[in-house]
Amino acid sequence: MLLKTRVTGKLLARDLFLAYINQYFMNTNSFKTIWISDLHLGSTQCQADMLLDFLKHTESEKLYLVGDIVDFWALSRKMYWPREHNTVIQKILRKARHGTQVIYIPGNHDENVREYDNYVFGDIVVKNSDVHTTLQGKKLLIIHGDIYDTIAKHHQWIARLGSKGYDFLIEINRILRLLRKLLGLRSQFSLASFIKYKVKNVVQFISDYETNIVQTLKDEHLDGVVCGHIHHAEMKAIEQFMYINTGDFVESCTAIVEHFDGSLELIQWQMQLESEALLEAV
Ligand SMILES: [Mn+2]
Repeated sequence: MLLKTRVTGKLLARDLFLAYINQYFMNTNSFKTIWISDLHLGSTQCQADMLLDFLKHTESEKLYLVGDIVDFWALSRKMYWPREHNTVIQKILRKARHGTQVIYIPGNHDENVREYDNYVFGDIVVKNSDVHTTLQGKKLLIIHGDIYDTIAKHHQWIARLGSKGYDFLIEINRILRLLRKLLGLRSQFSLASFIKYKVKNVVQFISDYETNIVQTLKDEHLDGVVCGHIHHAEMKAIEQFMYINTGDFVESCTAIVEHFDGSLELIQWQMQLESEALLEAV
C-alpha cells in the first residue's frame, strides 16, 4: 500500500526533487531500486574498480544483490582477496546501515549462503528468492536463476568443468583489457562474449534458460523476472512477461534500475572519474 501511495502523493515529489539534487550537485544517481548480480568478488574476474565507481555514484531505497556476489568456487581454488574487494563489501554494508534496504539473493557460486534463508546479517537480509512489486504494480520474481539452467542443475561437475574453460577465457580477456588500458584504448570489446556468441549451442542454452523461467512466471502468476547467472544483460518481453537479466560486473558492468515512476532501465556503467576530475578542476 505504501508503495502505491508514493506514486501520486507528495512523497514522490520529494523523491524526484532529491534525485534531481543528487544528480546535479552530488554527481549521484538516485533510484527506487537497483539490481546487480554476478560480481564474483574473490575472483580475478571481478571488475572491482568499476563496481566501486558504480556504488559510489548511485543510491537507492532498495538494493538487490542477485547472486554470485562472492565467488566461493574461485576462492576454494585460489585465495584471492584484494583490498578493493573489502571496500566493495564495506560500501554495501554502509549503504545498509544508512537506510538502503539490502537484499542478498544467493547464486550458485555462493550457494552456501542459501542455508541462511531469511537471516539478517548486519542489516542485510538473505532471501533465496523474492517477489518485488514495482511502483507500476508489476510483480517481479527476483532470483539468481541457476535452478533454471539445466546444465548447472543436473550436471554440476560439467558446469564446473565448463566454468574452468570459461575462467581461462576471461583470464585472457582480463589481460587484453589491461593491455588496452595501458595503450589508452577504451573499446568495450570482450573476447569472452565474442566467442560466446560464436558458439551456436550457447544461443540454444540461453533460450532454454528463458523458457524455463517463463514457465515458472506462468505457474506463479507473476509479471516478470529479474535474474542474473548467464552473464548476459537483457530487458525484453517474452510473451506477456518481462524478462530482465542484470548481466554482471565481470565483463559488461551492467545493472537494472527502477526509477521513481516505476519504469525499469538497463544501464551499462561507465567510469565517472572524468566528470569528477572536471569538477575538481573547476
Ligand atoms: Mn551463477
